[in-house]
Amino acid sequence: MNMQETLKGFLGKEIAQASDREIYQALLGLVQGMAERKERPESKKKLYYISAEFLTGKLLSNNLINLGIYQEVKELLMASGKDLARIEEAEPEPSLGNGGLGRLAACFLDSIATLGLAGDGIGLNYHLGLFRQTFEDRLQKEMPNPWIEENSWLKKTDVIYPVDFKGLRVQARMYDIEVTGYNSITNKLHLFDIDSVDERIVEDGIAFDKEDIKRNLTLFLYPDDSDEKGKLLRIYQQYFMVSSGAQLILDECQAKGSNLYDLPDYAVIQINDTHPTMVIPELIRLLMQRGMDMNSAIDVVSAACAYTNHTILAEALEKWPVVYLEKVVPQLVPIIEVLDDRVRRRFEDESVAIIDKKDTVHMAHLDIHYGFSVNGVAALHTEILKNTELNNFYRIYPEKFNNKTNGITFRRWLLYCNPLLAGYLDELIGTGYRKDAAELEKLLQYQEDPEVLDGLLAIKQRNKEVLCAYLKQTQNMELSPDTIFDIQIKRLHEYKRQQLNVLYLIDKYLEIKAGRKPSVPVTVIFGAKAAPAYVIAKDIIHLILCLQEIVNKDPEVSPYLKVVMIENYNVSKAEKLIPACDISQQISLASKEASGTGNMKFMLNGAVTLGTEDGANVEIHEVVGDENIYIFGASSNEVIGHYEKGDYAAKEYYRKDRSIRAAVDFITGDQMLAVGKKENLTRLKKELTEKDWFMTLLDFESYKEARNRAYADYADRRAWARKMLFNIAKAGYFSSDRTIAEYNRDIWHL
Ligand code: 26V
Repeated sequence: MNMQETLKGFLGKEIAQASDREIYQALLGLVQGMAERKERPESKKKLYYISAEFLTGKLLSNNLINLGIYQEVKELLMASGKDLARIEEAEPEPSLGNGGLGRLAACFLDSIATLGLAGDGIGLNYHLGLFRQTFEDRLQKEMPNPWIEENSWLKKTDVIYPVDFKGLRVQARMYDIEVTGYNSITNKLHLFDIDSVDERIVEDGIAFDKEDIKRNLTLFLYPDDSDEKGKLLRIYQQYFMVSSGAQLILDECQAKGSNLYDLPDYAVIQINDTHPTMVIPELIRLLMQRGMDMNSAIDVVSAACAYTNHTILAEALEKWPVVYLEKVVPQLVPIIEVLDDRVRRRFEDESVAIIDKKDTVHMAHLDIHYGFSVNGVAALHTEILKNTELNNFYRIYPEKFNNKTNGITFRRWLLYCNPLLAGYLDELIGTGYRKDAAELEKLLQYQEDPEVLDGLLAIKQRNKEVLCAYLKQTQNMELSPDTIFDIQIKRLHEYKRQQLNVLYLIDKYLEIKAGRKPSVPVTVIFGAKAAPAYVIAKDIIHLILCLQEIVNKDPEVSPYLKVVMIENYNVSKAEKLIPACDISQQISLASKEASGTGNMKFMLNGAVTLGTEDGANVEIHEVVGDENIYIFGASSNEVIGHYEKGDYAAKEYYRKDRSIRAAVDFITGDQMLAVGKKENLTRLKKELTEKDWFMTLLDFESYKEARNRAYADYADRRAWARKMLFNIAKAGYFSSDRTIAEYNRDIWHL
């Protein structure tokens, strides 16, 4: 049967007669059928990528591309007057992740399947993804974000495992999502759930009864854990995930003939940050239950587990009080005590203990002692782990430490989101780069070719027009594609320094008011969600929204500068914003951003980075060279030095630098207070002048210089296009196919 007949079969009517929703549902069925019939990798050993988050984004188009039928389906629909882009709008977006860590896991699954490796994901089937963000009175409001429909990508299975908590047994049911590789095999994402979850317990906004475990266990992604109840719920979620996952792993290995002593020949378990760490004691417990002695169980598990660290922020390193574990998973406590005891017998150094003097379990320490590999996610990050944050561990186990610089899947972040650029690349350098990203370097032969340079500019212009139309439609914003598109999209966090971007904009606003008009007008776009309990992050959103109001409504300023805050930034919005970007803001305080992956997506789509020497920016700088990136700010060594000496004083910068003082004072000036809330704005100003833990003011002057230089350079269109070309040509290294090949070569050995 041809595609048209198959699709009509699913629809039960002519395509032209069907609604967008019906066509979406039909394509869902068609894709699932094709994915199911695809080959599965045959191999003795399998990777299990355990992660509390898989931020897949919408799945329809990505699957059509990977199955090689995107173009065919698109044309077929067009012939019946249907637009695939509109049909995609009917798909609810699974937001099962907070940001970089979850999106990385999704890119990895794509690359694992593309490379034909046997590797499945294990996670949780949250009914409500990361909250949907709305703005009311220029403040963030959080709303529930459901994504599961009657007919969804989830396939209910009959696989059920019992999971025991203190005084409560639940039945974990496995749901599967097919993970298609690009012209390759299919793997699975296993998401565990319980049948009794009840969405009706959600009250006003995203509030709910945190103690009603039967009804809330998989209800929300990362519920607010600012209080004890929230923390206990996270322990419930984490243990539920790892216990079900561990039972699945052992069953699959035994079914393939493992006697469990040879488990590491059948399974390798990649622990994505510390959220799945309890898989280590849980596997030990289950192996003992299946008849193994404890010493052997510890050895077997240690040879099968590998850990990835994604942050050095102290507040993000998980530590669970033993008393909390006692309340939820008492069966793990004696095992963790034995693991701690063994460490204490070998090492006197208190800083490497698992259970500290305050009876708190350091999850990362468990991973490092009882896993065979520890990796960071960019070269600089791994060096900081080895030399500073985890130095005491590095000195014990130098052989365990390795770097795996992050990557992104080019299927979603180039072929899908930027078809114009992908099509042009096909013409210029052939389609080989689609499977081997290193081939993008062939583009370098065109660096002096005016026709190609103009071609790249024309594509960027077109993508900016498309984005303008979208923002007009969705947010009723009037924007001009004939301006510089300068974009910062990522979670709102002080270390990422959206506030530095804002201070620059205030400074620019004041300059324009003083009569110094920029030569090229600029559109500055933000997109960011703040954690619901993160007060200062929400204040920064308030500041951006107030500034948007002031700047865009000022007739003297708005012809030169516009500020746009995207509502509810998510994966689909990123797919629309990134292809239209000229300048990519990657301005974290050096040493704080473990890698960043947005930086790679922008580069691949021909944006030029304005960034600090942080995370993977360092490696982007290395491959594109000084000419094709704007680097500014204190180095990570300087920053680490300031923290060690405690000698950074924001007040001094505020006092001594007139433009800093003017910009900071503007936050609580009359104009701001006329549109904003005094409490929020005063709190933020105080934070910036009296604390400024992430050293915004330290980098202000060099940021301003670099950003102005970038704006000035933009005017020479051909020279700018050459920078774009270099960025695209050198992006190959940041393909997640390369990252996954390295994980496999050094860690997984599949
Ligand atoms: C978690 C938390 C939770 C508690 C409050 C503060 C806080 C701050 C940061 C985090 C980050 C969790 C880990 C994470 O998402 N790391 C990101 O991982 C990406 C993929 O490796 C990487 O590109 C980003 O640089 C890194 O921030």
